[in-house]
Amino acid sequence: MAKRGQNKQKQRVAFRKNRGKRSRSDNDLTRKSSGISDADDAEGARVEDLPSAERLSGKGDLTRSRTIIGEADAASGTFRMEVNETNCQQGRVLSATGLNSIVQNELGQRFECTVRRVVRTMSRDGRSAVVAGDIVLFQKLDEQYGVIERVEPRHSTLSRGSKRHEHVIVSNVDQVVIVMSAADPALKPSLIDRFLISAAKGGAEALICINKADLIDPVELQPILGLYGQLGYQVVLTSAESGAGMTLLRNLLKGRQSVFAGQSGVGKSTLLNAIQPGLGQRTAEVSGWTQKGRHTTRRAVLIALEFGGWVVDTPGIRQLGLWDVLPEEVEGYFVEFRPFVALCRFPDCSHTHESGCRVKLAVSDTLITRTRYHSYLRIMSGQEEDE
Ligand SMILES: Nc1nc2c(ncn2[C@@H]2O[C@H](COP(=O)(O)OP(=O)(O)OP(=O)(O)O)[C@@H](O)[C@H]2O)c(=O)[nH]1
Ligand SMILES: [Mg+2]
Ligand SMILES: [Zn+2]
Repeated sequence: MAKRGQNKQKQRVAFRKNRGKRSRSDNDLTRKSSGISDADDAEGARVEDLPSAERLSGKGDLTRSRTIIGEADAASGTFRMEVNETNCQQGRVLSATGLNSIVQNELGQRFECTVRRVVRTMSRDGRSAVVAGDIVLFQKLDEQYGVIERVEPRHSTLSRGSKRHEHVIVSNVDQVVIVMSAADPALKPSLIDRFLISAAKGGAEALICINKADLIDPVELQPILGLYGQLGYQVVLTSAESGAGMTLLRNLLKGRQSVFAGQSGVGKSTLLNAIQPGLGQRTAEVSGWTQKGRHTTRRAVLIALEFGGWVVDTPGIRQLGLWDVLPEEVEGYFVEFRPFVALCRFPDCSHTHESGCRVKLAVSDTLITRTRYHSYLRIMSGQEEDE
């Protein structure tokens, strides 16, 4: 185990043609994730003071190894490689698709960048090696192209569990704007709860935006507005159609780094177009009979706001698997459970089937709402939220 805090380290990184099977825990709900600085767990990476070497692994695959020097930060689980900085400049990743990213430097110039292989190897999942929002060090090749040499430690992330891997959607945001629609598609409180957990887990604040307010009688929304308001979350009711709530939303985005997250078809891109006319984000109607959006936005894209700040528009999420949340941690994300959990008969009460459970009692006494308790049960049982 690496020491806590910053310390200079050497990591030996093996480059393989086909990466081996990843270790994972059996629990479907969460996978224990550890940083690359955790030498025992990092695949293909070993902390050793060995020089570069080529050797044949037991399976006969050719393995090339290289020793990487850098600083490990145990707290965030990141490893900051030492690179020759003289030819490099800092930039922000506006969007990332596969191996290519659009990076903008401090002068506002944009470059299409590939990613140095070692950067991908050092990341736990190649897909999340470079994501929208990342601060990177890159080398300019000409006026149009560059190479990303290093990704700086992320101060926050929005991730989901996808096929048993962590998929980082975006990094370095202050707040996650959880966009839902009052109707078409119908509001899903359980999805709000999942996003609230993802945001908290990734180190970002959360803001709930309920769009398409024009489609229903606002009275119908009172219970949900009341519930989340009482729990201490900011809730905004908007209509990109009528313009209601747009001034408030604009103010909440001003000067901040945000990401719009939510199902397909709730109006994320439409809201952004209304906030900043002329943006031209593509939008599409929700299919009439399935009530599903069409996944119009294909990848996360960073948008600079004229009035200060950034917003990342993201593709609608089909399923939001929670990443790296242990079952015993889930109760901690349900703030209203807190006064009761300590009073349960069993100290390791999961608040599902146990007798003498004060959380369940609080539900029957309506001190905790059924909607929230159902979300809790769904998450504990490892059920995914279908779109
Ligand atoms: N009535 C009404 N329709 C809206 C509102 N906002 C968006 N829409 C419509 O909802 C549909 C979907 O909007 P999009 O902006 O494409 O949704 P999205 O969340 O970006 O969807 P993805 O990109 O697929 O994730 C479009 O037909 C919009 O015109 C609103 O406030 N009221
Ligand atoms: Mg969209
Ligand atoms: Zn209990």
